Amino acid sequence: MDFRSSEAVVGPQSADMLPSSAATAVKVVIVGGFGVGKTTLVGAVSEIRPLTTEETMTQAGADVDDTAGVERKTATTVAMDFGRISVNDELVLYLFGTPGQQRFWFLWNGLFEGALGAVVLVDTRRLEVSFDVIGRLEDRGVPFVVAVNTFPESPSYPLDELRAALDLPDEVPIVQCDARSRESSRDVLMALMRYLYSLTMAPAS
Ligand SMILES: Nc1nc2c(ncn2[C@@H]2O[C@H](COP(=O)(O)OP(=O)(O)OP(=O)(O)O)[C@@H](O)[C@H]2O)c(=O)[nH]1
Ligand SMILES: [Mg+2]
Repeated sequence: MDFRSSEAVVGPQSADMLPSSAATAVKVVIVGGFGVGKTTLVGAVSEIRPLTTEETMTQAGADVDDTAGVERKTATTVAMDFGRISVNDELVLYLFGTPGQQRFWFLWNGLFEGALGAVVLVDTRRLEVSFDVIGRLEDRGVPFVVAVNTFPESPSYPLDELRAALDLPDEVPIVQCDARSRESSRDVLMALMRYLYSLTMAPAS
């Protein structure tokens, strides 16, 4: 019996598949207080359908969840967000969004495992929800950039005032973004990549 030799089945490349040239994968965490736009950012920038773990906020959480400033919010992340973005043919970022509510912060331990850097999203209406977040990153020694998510109702402050209010060292970059915009969210991740690169170039102190 005569068999034809088998041929590789080559279908159309799915957007979910990484190019074979992808050589480096970097884990990045997106952190920030409740309702600052973490899930929105991961969803906007991800090239694969993002994994989200959003649950509807119910009356039972009304006493626990401080929704001041985000009264229209109806769902919250209870475990994590996950997305992916290829920066170029070789470098891929895996994005892990954390839950914003403090009662889920115990999940951070796993989410931070192996993370090279973090984006701290802040909303200028509620800067105080970011204080603990930044403190936790500093305790862990995870380098981060701060991205100010510009909600229309949020007041705008000069960067040096924001830096002082968040008690940030001079070298930590602060950028503005619209978490709903793919380009803007991508720019935030690029700022983080540049910062991480600059740290590797800095002379050891
Ligand atoms: N106007 C405006 N709305 C935004 C922006 N980013 C997020 N939102 C809205 O703000 C709400 C909160 O966004 P989420 O992405 O759920 O925030 P989160 O930080 O993931 O929230 P938790 O997971 O509950 O901590 C959603 O209704 C978004 O549509 C923004 O840049 N501008
Ligand atoms: Mg979320």
